[in-house]
Amino acid sequence: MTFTHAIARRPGRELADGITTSSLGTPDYARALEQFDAYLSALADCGLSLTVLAPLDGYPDAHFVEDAAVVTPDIAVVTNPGADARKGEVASIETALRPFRDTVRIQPPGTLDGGDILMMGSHFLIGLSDRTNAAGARQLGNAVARFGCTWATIPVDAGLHFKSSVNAVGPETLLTTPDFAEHPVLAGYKRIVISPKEAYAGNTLLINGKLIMPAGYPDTRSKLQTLGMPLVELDTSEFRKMDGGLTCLSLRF
Ligand code: CIR
Repeated sequence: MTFTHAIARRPGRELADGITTSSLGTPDYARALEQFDAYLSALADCGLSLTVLAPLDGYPDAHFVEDAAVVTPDIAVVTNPGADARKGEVASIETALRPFRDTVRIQPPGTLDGGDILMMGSHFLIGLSDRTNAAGARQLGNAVARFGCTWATIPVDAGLHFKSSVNAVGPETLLTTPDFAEHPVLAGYKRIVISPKEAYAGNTLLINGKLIMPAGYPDTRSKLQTLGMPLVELDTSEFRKMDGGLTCLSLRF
């Protein structure tokens, strides 16, 4: 899939008030902004035009824009995030997406976070997690099925979101932690399995033939180098402290 645009949101000063399960400490705001700017440069280097939104007061996780929408070539599905504290993030994302796509919304009782959705061409892998429930998955599946797409669900028993652990690194190739590697829903894909000690590196981004991976995971880097694509490493330490990473910081379409 070729992408032309990305939407991101600059982190706000309340960054450290977001939801986290990590015990890595408090994120440093200045450092987070440096890492965010490096991330935007990497997206631009992949040929994307960027829309960068201002911080959203009162929503310390709002820069993790990936969770607020699922953007396909045909439609933008605006989510109903599973965490109550994040539900108010979606209105401004819907406004930002309207110039690009028709939008529909996931309705309660359905909940869905974009971090649980992996598009493999026209097939959608939908993680069922603490944030995404079966009703939300069904609504997304029905929305994309209208455009000829197919979908399947997979339980997320490890990590926050499905894409915390599994991402596309080729049209038919997944980078995955061992937790998901043998699940039958993924059986049709070639799988590159990362070592458990490098699980965070599962959150790697493929954009227009380039791979962007978190810095500091040498085993995973060696495995990805065999794919022969340009590889960019970015420091995501401050976002990791808030359970975030590379995929969550943008919507790409
Ligand atoms: C949250 O718990 O919602 C945020 N602190 C982190 C969200 C990360 N999003 C993602 O992986 N797609």
